[in-house]
Amino acid sequence: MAIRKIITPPNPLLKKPSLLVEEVDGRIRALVNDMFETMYDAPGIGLAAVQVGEPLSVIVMDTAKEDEEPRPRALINPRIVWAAEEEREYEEGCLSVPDIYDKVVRPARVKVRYLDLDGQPREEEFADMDATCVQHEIDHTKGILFIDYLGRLKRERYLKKVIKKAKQAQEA
Ligand code: K2U
Ligand code: ZN
Repeated sequence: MAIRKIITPPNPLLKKPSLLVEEVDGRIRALVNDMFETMYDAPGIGLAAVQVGEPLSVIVMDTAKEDEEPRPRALINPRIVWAAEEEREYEEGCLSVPDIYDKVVRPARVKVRYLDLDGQPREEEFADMDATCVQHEIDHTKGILFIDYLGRLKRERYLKKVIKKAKQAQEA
């Protein structure tokens, strides 16, 4: 297991759609293990493979609160097959867009089809924070960041701030 570096803009990978996984093999399971270790270390409640530089359609989540039992989830090739009309607003952040938080409105419940770590097809409904998180992570597999839902001026201001900070960290 390894804690992997989380990429940030201007890395172009973040804007590219991830490739579908053809076979859920040992390599994918090792990647998922690294993703969980990286997510818990960040700390975060979700992570997509592209955020550790692997443009594969793989996401992990654990929205359990500190006083709850961990609920690690790994979804391979996740796709939304149904979304409720009811919407929910949540102040989102992103490990690839550090220190930026803003409100995003998303469907309050979604049904997601995916492969589990045994390669078995599954379909599951997500609600509340799980719904927000799974949509945020599936967006990553489509090359979409939560700031893409904001106005152009705000998005460009946020991106400028993140890129400046990344350059300063590189020069340090
Ligand atoms: O994908 C990521 O970058 C991890 C995200 C997942 C997430 C974002 C917004 C809303 C729900 C999940 C977060 O950075 S994990 C950190 C976090 C934790 C709780 C609430 C918001 C952000
Ligand atoms: Zn994110």
